[in-house]
Amino acid sequence: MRERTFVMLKPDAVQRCLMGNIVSRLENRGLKTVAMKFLVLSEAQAAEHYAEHVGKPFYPGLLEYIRSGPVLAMVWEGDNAVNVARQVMGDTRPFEAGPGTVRGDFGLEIGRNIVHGADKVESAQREMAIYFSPEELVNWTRIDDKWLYE
Ligand code: DAT
Ligand code: MG
Repeated sequence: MRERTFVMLKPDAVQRCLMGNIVSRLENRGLKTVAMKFLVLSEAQAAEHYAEHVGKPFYPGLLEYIRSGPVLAMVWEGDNAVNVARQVMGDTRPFEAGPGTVRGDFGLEIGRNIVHGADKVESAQREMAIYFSPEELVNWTRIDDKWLYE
């Protein structure tokens, strides 16, 4: 199923100069870029992004972390894009994430886990709408599409 997912490179990914590496992993896997925006989240955007975690003990730290510097907000498209992007990212807890995943290769702590990815199609749609207007989602064809798909 062709899907779109929302991925964000968190402030630690930006500060540690991992943006290119992580974007390459998503491109290499076969996903197609639909939108990218480099920004510092407003309080309102951060609260909307993490609405499902309001009231949890780690929520204040999560908001502080996500607003601590610029992030790269992105939309990616491809077959099973939501799950594929989460596989590329690895488990939420970097110390449990497998080698070869972003979190497994670059992280140790859950509170500095480098990357966010939507967990289902509905979350992806809700999250991309926080950062992008419909006109900012770009339709185009990757030249290798016919080699990635039967
Ligand atoms: P994911 O980012 O893998 O979708 P999530 O949606 O459960 O994970 O949580 C969102 C973020 O909140 C996660 O990337 C890191 C932080 N977080 C989750 N559970 C936590 C915990 N028990 N302690 C500290 N931070 C936590
Ligand atoms: Mg999540």
